[in-house]
Amino acid sequence: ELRYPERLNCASALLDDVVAVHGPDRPCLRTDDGTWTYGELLARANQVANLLVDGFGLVPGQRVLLRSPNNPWLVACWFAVLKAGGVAVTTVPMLRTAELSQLIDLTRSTLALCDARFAEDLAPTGLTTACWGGGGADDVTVRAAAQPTTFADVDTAADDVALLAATSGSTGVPKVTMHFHRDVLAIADTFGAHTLRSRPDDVFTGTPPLAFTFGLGGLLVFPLRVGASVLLIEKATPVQLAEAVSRHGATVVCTAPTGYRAMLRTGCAHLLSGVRRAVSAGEHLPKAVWEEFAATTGVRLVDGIGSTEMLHVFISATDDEIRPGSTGRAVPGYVATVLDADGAPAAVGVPGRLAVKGPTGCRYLADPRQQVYVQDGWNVTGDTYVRDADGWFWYQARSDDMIVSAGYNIGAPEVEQALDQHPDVVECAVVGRPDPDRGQVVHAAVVLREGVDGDAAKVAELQQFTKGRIAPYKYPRSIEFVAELPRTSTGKVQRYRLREPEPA
Ligand code: 3SK
Repeated sequence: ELRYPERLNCASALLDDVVAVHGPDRPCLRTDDGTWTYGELLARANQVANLLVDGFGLVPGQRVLLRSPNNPWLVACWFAVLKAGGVAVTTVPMLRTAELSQLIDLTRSTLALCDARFAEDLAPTGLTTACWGGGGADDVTVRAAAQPTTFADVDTAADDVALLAATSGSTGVPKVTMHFHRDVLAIADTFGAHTLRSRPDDVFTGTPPLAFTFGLGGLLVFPLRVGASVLLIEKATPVQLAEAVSRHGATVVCTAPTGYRAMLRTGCAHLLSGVRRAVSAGEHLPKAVWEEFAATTGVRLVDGIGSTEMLHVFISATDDEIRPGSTGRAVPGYVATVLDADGAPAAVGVPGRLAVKGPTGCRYLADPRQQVYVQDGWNVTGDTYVRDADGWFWYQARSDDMIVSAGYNIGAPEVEQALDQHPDVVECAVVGRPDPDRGQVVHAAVVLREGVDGDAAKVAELQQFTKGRIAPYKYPRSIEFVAELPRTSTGKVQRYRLREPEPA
């Protein structure tokens, strides 16, 4: 069982304590433009924390929205918020104004720290915003430079909320999960310590945004917990990621199965031959990809299932324990089972709902869907699994309407709402269709206004239209025009009929 002191600030534990043990000169944040040492990150995080308190009047518990791709100033700002006792609400730069406004309302964020390149969509929300990287006397980097490099971290409780992470709901309204200071350390002390077996000489890298808790763990919390370093990449194709791994001698890589598959297709997977761990999460990893990757690189992919609700991975396996095709076993510290329709443990080999308990768990912010996710103390993830006699878990399907495409969770109703705004769309239904590259693709069945042609130009127009209203990764890659949507006698859309293409 993990034990943490009652008073705990995870920022002090991940930064100040590491500097105290390893000294300030260890490399910490690497980019192609240079490296920040642990001492430099600590000094900058402290300066921003001073600025937040003195310049913006930040008080403990206040929620601060962060908007940036993965870069060192995002990390400094994230630490600054936590050091000052604030709550970090990290968002991906792809979000548009409407999505940001919704999140600001849900999280009650009252301040934003933003990479200046992504300020435009935030401005119409009216949220007080401080930017870095845009130049000028107001720039966070300039104002912070005038602040002291020391800061007395707020003495938070281990179970004070440290971060809010949003996940798309299947009804289109995002769910916001709360995670405590101790949770942040717990993911490093379970999956990081026991599965990855992180080491101080590791160099972590990968593609998931720090706003997605897969990225927060793999590209920030795990490396810093052991004094290792991380190569931060703002945006990378799978080929660029593979090249960066080889250029920087990265030893731990995190990306979605789609990324590993693309590396195999483009012939660059061999560049990962030297890595100690290649972690695949965010969507189901097909056995064929695991096998081809192992044959090409000699590296056994570490598959894992995690969720924003659980903060990180809770079922996985590593090294010789890996059984290709299985996600693995409960990560030490967690207990997992498969439940039948009555909530009782399903028999070995019988599919049911995956359920898990452990040091982290689901706490939705003021959301009745809490009762759906947490039942009898079990976190019920929405995935259908089979458990074998040895306690290994085998993925079957998603249990709900969430579309998981290339590692992104996309709520179908959100895409429907965007499409519905087009003047030529009468009605539509969006589902995930199986896809060999992305796991699933967003597929839309659309009924057009009478007299409007459902041709290739209309498909492109609707795709462009959607990208302008919601984050572009959510756009429907596949659109079919139908005379009417399939419905039950009570008028409900029969989504299952749309999930598989109609036979020709
Ligand atoms: O949502 C997921 O699939 C996930 C996987 C690993 C770690 C964290 C998350 C949210």
